[in-house]
Amino acid sequence: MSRTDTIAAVDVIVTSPGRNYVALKITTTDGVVGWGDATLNGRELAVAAYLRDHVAPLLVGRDPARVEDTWQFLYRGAYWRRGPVTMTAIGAVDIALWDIKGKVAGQPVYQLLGGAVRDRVLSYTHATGWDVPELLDSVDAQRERGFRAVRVQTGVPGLDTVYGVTRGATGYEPAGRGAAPVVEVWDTDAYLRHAPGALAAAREHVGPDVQLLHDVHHRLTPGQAARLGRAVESVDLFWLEDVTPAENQEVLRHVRRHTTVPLAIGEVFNTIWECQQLITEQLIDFVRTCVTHAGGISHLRRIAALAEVWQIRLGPHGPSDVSPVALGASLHVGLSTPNFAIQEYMGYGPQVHEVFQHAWSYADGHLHPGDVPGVGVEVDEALAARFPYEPAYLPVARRRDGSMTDW
Ligand code: CS2
Ligand code: MG
Repeated sequence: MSRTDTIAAVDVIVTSPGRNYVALKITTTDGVVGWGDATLNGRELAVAAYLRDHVAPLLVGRDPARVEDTWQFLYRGAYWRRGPVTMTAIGAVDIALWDIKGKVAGQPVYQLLGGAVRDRVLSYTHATGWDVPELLDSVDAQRERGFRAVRVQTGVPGLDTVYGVTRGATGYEPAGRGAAPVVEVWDTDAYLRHAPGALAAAREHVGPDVQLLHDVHHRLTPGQAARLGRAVESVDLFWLEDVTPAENQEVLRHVRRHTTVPLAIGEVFNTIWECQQLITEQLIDFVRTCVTHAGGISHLRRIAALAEVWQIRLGPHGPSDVSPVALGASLHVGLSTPNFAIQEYMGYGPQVHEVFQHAWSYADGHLHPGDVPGVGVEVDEALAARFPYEPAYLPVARRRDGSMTDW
């Protein structure tokens, strides 16, 4: 890069090839283009406006090589720190600048992060069924695709909609298109009666060699979480995810006191500071922060470094509601970070693969970021423009008595 190279243009692209994504494009005066992901499910336009109105004008003229300084500038400069919208915007800029740095150096980003510490990144995907036989079929189908780690979610008798359970052949997509969120009915007692048996059936079906995971999606009290943890100990889960809403992290102590089931938390966290207590007090085993929502490659690495001190590993969020740019970025961290354990991989619909052309690949239960310079994901802008934004929201949940609960 010539020393006079600066950021010439910053563009925000909102596209909906089956679901909404926000892509950030940074172009340098030398004509190098970097891509970032700025997708925040159900609040996409807030991040797009933050980037367009408040970040893009500040970036033009800056040195694209100063990735860390730009992170600090946007984080400290906002004064109103943290939060999903700000941190997703910063994450997108960070990923795009790493992409540029890699392209200028002619190296994949993982090489700039110190090089590979493993040959490939273990991934897990989702299996889902309304009843146990359907769930076991779904687990079998994912194993046939090569997955050695599978998240299992089942329907609950008496409930018409359950987090993580899909109807039909398409992948699970919780955000519903339309001007308002769908209202789901939730019954924790029914879930607690059913889930341990379904998980035990899955373990019996697959035998000891397959890693099984389960996501509670923030729905239990600490007491309920402790009971569930105990009830599933013999299932030998790889992790039990988001057992309680993690705003109050003290409550996890109660869960820890009663069960050794490995706990994973963090997909809704945005900075190292939300992870700090969980890590330093060893209240979790896996931290789940997402490269997009937690400040990009630079900040995910920082969280990993703190976690490493406490022998806690990374298992980043990788739903289909962050774009293939995010997955690519996460995989560069995964390949180069010693305490990276596993990457969630839900997969994408066919149109998404066309709009986001990616060097990362899946084979045999593992992902690899690819060896092209940068992050390795390019956006087909002409195709993206053919899929305009469509309002879509995550569901909300009410108990049987009509009161709101956590979705
Ligand atoms: C989830 C997500 O992948 C997961 O573990 O908890 O599916 C989450 O519900 C969505 O990302 C919400 O947008
Ligand atoms: Mg989750």
